[in-house]
Amino acid sequence: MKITLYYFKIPFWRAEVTRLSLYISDIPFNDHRIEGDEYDEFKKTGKLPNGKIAPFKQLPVLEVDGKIFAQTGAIARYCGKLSGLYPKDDDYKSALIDQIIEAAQDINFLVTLSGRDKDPEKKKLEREILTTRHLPKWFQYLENLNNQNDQSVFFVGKYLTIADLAIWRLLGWLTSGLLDGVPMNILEPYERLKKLREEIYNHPKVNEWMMKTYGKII
Ligand SMILES: N[C@@H](CCC(=O)N[C@@H](CS)C(=O)NCC(=O)O)C(=O)O
Repeated sequence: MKITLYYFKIPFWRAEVTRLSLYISDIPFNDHRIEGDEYDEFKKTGKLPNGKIAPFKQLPVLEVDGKIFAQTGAIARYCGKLSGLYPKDDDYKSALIDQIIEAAQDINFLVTLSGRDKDPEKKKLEREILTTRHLPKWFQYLENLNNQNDQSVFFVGKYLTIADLAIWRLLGWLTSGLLDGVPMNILEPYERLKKLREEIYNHPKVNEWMMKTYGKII
């Protein structure tokens, strides 16, 4: 099986959830990061370096033995099944994982929406609403769901799943300081979420991936 993940040259959760799930389980894949001329071409036409057009003209796109499909959740689930980080035969457990991935999408959408205004004052206000109202509400939902799992620090069951990887990286973005108006200590009140992040950062394969790919822990 030949797997290629197409995404931009950034460690964003939409791609990292899949990259990490494959890497952790030693499944070889081509981590194709679109940049330079390939980026310009993709932005203009939606054409991937393999000549195919991305279904929604967005990334990530996964190619498996020459066939492609898109959407973060679909890709993460497909690869999660290959890597053992998503159940193949437990519909309830799958749904518990899916709801977390969908929540990541909702949070991502709120963040993007709050950064769109060209007027700096309006954007500042949007970001203030995001950090004081929206994010605390969503973090608390996630904290509660994580807290309901008494089997581990993860969201579902005893072991790491793609849900944990998605939230870990999403939270990495939200606390990175790269988002104007979003303070790096925004996760301070959420003990379970902090513990989850710590656990994943301590995973030897995650650590190995970070050092090998980015030369540092991010
Ligand atoms: N619903 C899509 C959203 C993907 C998405 O928004 N991708 C962004 C990058 S993070 C993108 O390709 N933007 C380029 C564009 O829309 O032109 C998913 O879940 O994968």
